[in-house]
Amino acid sequence: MNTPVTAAQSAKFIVIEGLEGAGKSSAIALVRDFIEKHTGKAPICTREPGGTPLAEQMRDLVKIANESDPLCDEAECLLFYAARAQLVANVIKPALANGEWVLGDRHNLSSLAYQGGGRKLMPLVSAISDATLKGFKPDLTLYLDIDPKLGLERAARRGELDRIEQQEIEFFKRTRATFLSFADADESIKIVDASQSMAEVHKDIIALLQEQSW
Ligand code: Z5A
Repeated sequence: MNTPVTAAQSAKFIVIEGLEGAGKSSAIALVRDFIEKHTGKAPICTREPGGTPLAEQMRDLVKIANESDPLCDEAECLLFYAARAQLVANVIKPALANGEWVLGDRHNLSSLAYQGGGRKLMPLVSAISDATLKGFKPDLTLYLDIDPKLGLERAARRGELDRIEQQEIEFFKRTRATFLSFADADESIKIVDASQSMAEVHKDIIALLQEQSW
C-alpha cells in the first residue's frame, strides 16, 4: 500500500456520501491524504452540486430558498443532474482519462437517496440518472451512516441550516433508508458507522481503503 502506483494506469473515482452532520468534511481530508500517499499525487477534489463555474451557480439555486418562487421537487432534481452532467463531462472524466484520481464530496447516490427516497421521485431520478450518466459510477463510495436526528444536531451546531436541511425528519429518514438499501445492493458502496467518535470513524475508513486491491 505504501508503494506509489502509476496513477495513469489506474486512476480511481472515490466518493464520500452521507446525511448532513455525518462528518464528510473530515473524512474527505483523511481520504485525500491517503490517496496522496498511495499515488504520490493529491487527487482532484470535487463537490456536488458544484465543481465547475456553471455547476456552482446551480448549487446556489438549490441551496438558497426563494419564497416568491419556491423550487419544485422536479426542478430541484433536474438542477442536481444538470450540475452533475457538467462536472462529469468537464472535470471528472477528463481527470480520470489523464490518470488523475478524483475524490468527490457527494455524487449520484445523493440524488438517488434525497430526491429518489426523500422526495419520493425514484422513477424520475432513475430515468435521468441512466440517461445522463450512462452507467458511469464511482469505483468506491464510502457512505457515512448516521441517524438523522444526531446528524442534524451536529449540523445545527455548525450554523444556520440551508433549504434542504430544513426538511422534516421523515424526509431524512426516507433518505437514509434509501442510502442503506443502495449500499446493501452494491459492493462498491461501503457503510461506515458515523455515530462513532471521529477517531473510530477514521480508523474504519482507513481499514476500508487498505482493503481495496488498488
Ligand atoms: N443534495 C441533494 O439533495 N441531492 C444531490 O444530488 C446532491 C446533494 C449532490 C448539499 O449541501 C445539499 O444538497 C445537501 C444534500 C443535497 N443538503 N442537505 N440537507 P452541502 O454540500 O452544503 O452540505 P452537506 O454535504 O450536507 O454537508 P457538509 O456541511 O459538507 O458536511 P457534513 O458531513 O454535513 O458535516 P461536517 O461539516 O463534516 O460535520 C458537521 C459537524 O459535526 C462538524 O462540526 C464536525 O466537527 C462534527 N462532527 C463530524 N463528525 C463527528 C463525529 N464523529 N463526532 C462528533 N462530531 C462530529
